[in-house]
Amino acid sequence: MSTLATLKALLAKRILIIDGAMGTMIQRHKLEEADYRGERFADWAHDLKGNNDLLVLTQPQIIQGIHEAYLDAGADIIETNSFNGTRVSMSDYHMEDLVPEINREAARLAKAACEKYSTPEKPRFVAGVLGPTSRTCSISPNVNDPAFRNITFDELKENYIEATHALIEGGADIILIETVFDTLNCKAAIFAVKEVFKEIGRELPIMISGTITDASGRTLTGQTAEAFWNSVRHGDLLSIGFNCALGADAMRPHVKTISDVADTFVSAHPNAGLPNAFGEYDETPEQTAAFLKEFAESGLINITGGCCGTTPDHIRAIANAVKDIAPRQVPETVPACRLSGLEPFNIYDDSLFVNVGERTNVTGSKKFLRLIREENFAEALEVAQQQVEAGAQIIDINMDEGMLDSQNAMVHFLNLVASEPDISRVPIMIDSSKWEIIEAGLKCVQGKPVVNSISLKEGYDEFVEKARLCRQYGAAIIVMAFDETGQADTAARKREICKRSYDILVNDVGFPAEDIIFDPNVFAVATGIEEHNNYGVDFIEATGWIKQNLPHAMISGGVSNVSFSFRGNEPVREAIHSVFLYHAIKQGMTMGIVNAGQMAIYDDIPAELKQAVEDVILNQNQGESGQAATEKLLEVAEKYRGQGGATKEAENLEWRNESVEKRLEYALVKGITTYIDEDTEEARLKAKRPLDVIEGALMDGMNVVGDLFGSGKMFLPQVVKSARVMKQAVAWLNPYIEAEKTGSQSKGKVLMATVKGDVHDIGKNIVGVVLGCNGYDIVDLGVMVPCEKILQTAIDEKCDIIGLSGLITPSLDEMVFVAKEMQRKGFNIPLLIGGATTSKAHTAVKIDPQYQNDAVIYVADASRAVGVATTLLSKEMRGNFIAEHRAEYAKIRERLANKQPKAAKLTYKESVENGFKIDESYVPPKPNHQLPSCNPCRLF
Ligand code: THG
Repeated sequence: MSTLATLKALLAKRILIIDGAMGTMIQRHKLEEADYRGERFADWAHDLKGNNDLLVLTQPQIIQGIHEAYLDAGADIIETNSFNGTRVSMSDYHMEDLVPEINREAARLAKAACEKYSTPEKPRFVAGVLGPTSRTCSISPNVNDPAFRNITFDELKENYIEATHALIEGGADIILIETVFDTLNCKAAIFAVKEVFKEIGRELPIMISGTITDASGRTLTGQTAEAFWNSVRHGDLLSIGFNCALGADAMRPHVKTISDVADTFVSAHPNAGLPNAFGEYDETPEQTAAFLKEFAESGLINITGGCCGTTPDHIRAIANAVKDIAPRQVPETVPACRLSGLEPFNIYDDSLFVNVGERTNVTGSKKFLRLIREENFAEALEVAQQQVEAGAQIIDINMDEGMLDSQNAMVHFLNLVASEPDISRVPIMIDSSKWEIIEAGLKCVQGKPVVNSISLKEGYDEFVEKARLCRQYGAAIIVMAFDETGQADTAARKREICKRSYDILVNDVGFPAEDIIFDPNVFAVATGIEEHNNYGVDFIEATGWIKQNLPHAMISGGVSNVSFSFRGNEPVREAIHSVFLYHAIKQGMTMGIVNAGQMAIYDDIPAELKQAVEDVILNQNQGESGQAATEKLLEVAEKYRGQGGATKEAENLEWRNESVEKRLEYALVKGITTYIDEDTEEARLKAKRPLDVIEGALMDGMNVVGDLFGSGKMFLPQVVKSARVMKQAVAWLNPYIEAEKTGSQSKGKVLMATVKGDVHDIGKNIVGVVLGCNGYDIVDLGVMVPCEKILQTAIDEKCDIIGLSGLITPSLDEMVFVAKEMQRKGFNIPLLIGGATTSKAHTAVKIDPQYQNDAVIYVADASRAVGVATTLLSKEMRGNFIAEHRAEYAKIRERLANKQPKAAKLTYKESVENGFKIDESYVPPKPNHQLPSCNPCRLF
């Protein structure tokens, strides 16, 4: 039996167990010293920070031991220790050349362990792990340049091809693409894995596991759980599910969503709860097992286990808890075209008509062409946004124009669209007559798009090849009714070509019928040429035939084509579109490429115009001349010329009537830059000092954003847009702030940096501005700054203070490291700590003890930065301030150290003495703005 068949048979009977964390177990071993490549690493934790994968080469016995511990605990599937085994991740350690070895050995060790434990009743499997890498393919790590990417689809694809080959060579039974936070990275992995399967002529089961890391309930790159499923479903997966993140409890709703929609097995292997202030996990085996038992009882899962913070004890407890519970039944789902942007968009056989926005097309809109030519991408994006606001459920994007670098324009525009959550929430239709442009576009979208279009124009082989690729990239397709002899004009030719295409796709390619959209060619009518008179009827007839005869296939058309002969007469064009759609939709037309928002309502068309249009579309009452209906419409049309369209797109600008503070808040929350300069100016004129605007209205607005994010009502790409608005407002104020400063002496020099491994800088930038406005010189080193650079710059620039910022959990460790290095190198300036995952408790327990030469101060928010800096640089005040903080931190350390349960019972007197005392230094846990700290997941 094949591995796939064996797994399917087992999964039909019971819930399978996948192992737990590697990192937690590795930390239990003494790794203070390690030899590799003739080098001696004195301190594993720092010299090779996070590079747990290297252990498969340097300490194979430890890794195999961990695998065996998990197998002993009952794991059916164990994961290879290859989370960072990709070229991009290993390049952080300059160990790219070890990628094949690491993956091969990782699989070999896991396989050896499995072979020890496998029995016919309980066979064990090796899941070869492909990690997410530390880069995001679908969003920019740079707030100022939303089209920028630090990795491409092709690079990721190559990385994953290399790793997959090695994992399979080493003996992997399954490929597990896990901790997916950017679906485009995952799609590159799927593409790569399929490529490898083709090369070796053998297929392994594929498991995919995403991660949802904040309260928004979306992936890091903004997709909902169902949108994620829609984007990866083309992988023909053994299972889909979630891992890591915020623990089982927080994961449940997403597992439920996936379980409801996925017609394959579902997995869940969460962390041992929420990370605490130190990025550690506290959930006990019993607690985790209780959560997962409930998942199982609710019929949500087929595969379960653990991630960060879980141990063999957790896995044993989980295996025990679910062993007698029936696995989730894979639901029978109705066939549907499951598209997605950030949100899912499913089209069923009986769905209502779907509007596809046509305006983002350089050949279909003079305005859009001008904007792209002038590289005015901001306004070009507005065109897309207007389409979505006006009701487009998909947007068609076309850059085919002789004088443009169409491929670059497509890629650049799609990258920009990806950073506009209000646009990218809908699926994209990539429209080009050039395959290279379509393919370049497919490498930019994380959702499930539609390719517009392929056809039999260049013959069978090319058609099949392109269809296969579309599937491998995870796209639905529009198939034009073209063949080797040209385009189909009559209903008979349309039927014949669509039928032939359908049979090839379904039978030869294995393309799902529900992902095929036929376009039987909409041609202009009322052109005065008699052969064109029946074009409307031919399309409508072919539509009805396809709907009846080609099961689950959809029908689309470029609606505005039909009215070309009335260009310039918008009311008549709209009436023609409306009548055409009225009849075509009745026959089963699924979707149309239309000017969304400018669609006349059939019943609103004046009777006389409607009758004239109807005659033309249905080619009736043409009289003896054969042109009577056309002539009648030409005559009637003149009356309606210049009346303007039936519906005008109107922007809702009510918010503009609010107070300036409310407008700034609205702009920040919605990410609108259109009025930010004028509103900021108005606020500035109202304020005493320009800085008051930042510390007042703008900070208030950002706090609203922070609260919405914390409560899950905004997700990261939206917050990034807010940060852009904030930046623009601050940029407007800066010259005024600078002007105020002239003459005054610098109060001191502050070095600021987001630590290595972290790209978040919204908070840091605000602190920089606030300090700058208060007379400090700022040396801002930006994001992802290595320790050496921070310390060297502090020396070179004679900085008075170092401020470290970070948003994600792994940054906590990096800050500890910087503090240690400051001590070692004999620094004697204060160290400030801030950012979403930092806390007073972590600063007190982990950072402060590492740096005793001067102060370590946790700065809770930007508004406190000035006070702290001023006090620390004041000769009179600093002594007391530092002493107070030292004392406070010592108290926190003591309190936390005493938290351990006492073994012996206390006497009555002791209990009274030990009674509850209000502790003012207590800092409540923060809402979770953090990414998974999948150890060794070093996301970003
Ligand atoms: N089938 C498929 N894809 C297509 C088409 C199709 N893509 C392109 C096109 N046809 C559909 N899109 C448009 C977009 C605009 C217009 C027509 C079809 C249009 N534009 C106005 C004009 O040319 O008069 C532009 C006016 C302006 O500049 O604003 O009519 O059939 N699969």
